[in-house]
Amino acid sequence: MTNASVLLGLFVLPAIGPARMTLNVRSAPFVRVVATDYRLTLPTSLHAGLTTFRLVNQGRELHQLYLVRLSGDKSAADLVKAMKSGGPPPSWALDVGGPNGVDPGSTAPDVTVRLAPGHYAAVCVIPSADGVPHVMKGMYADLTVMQNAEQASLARSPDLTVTLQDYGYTTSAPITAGHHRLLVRNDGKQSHELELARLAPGKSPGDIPAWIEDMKGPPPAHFLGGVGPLAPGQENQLSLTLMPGHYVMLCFIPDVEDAKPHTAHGMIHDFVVR
Ligand SMILES: [Cu+2]
Repeated sequence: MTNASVLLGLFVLPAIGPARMTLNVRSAPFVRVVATDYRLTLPTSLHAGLTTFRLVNQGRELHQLYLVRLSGDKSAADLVKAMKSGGPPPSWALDVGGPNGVDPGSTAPDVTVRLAPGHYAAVCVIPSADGVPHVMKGMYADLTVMQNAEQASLARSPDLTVTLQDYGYTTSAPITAGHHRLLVRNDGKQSHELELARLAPGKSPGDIPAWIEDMKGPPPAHFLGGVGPLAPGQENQLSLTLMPGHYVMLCFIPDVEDAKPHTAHGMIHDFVVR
C-alpha cells in the first residue's frame, strides 16, 4: 500500500497539468517531511502556491503534519501556548490540512496544499499513550511561506471529491481499489479532518476511537494518513492507492460545543473497497 503510493506519487508529480499553456506554469513542488518521536523536520521556508507534502514517519508512534496558518505575527510557540490553555481555537489560527496520522515506519499518501504567503505552524497533536499530545512534547515547527510570482498547477486533477460536514463524510462516487486523487473539502461550520484507517481482521469501526482513548494493546487498524484538520472552506488533494479492504474515515477534532471528539458525534464512516 505505502510503497505503491510512493511509487505512483513519484510517477505522477513531474507531469504537467493538461492543456495549461501559460509559460510560468509548473507542477507543485514536492516537500518531504520526516517525523520522529517527537520532532517534525521540514524546511523553514517555502514558496507560496500548490505544494505537495510527503510525510515519512520514522518514529515509534503515530504522527501527522498538521499545518496551521497564523495571522498577527503569531508563532508556533504562541499556538502551543494557546493549546495548553485550552478553550476554543484562537481566531488567529486557520487549519489548512496536511498529511494526517500515519503508522510508525510508514509513509503517508501525498497531500497537496495551496499555501498562501504568511507564517505557519507545523504540529502533531496526536496523543501518546500517556494522553499528552505530541505538540506538548515539542513536536512543532515554524514555517514561513514567501510570495511567489510563479503559479503551480496540479499534475493531474482530482477524480473524486470527499466532502466533510458537521458531522460526516460524503464521497462523490464509491471509492474503488487502485489509485485516486481525492479533493477533500470542508463544507462544515467547524474544522474537520479525514483520518483514513484500514481495519484489522475481526475489528469494527467503533474499536478505533475506543483504542485511541488509552492506546493499550495492538491497534485495531492500520492508520494510513489522510488529510489533517481543515477550517471551513479549506481543501487539500490526497493522492493514494487503495487495495481492497474495510476502511474507516474518522475525525477526532474536539467539538466547539462539548469538546467531545467528532467521532462521538457520528463522524466515523466505514466503507468497503473492492
Ligand atoms: Cu470533525
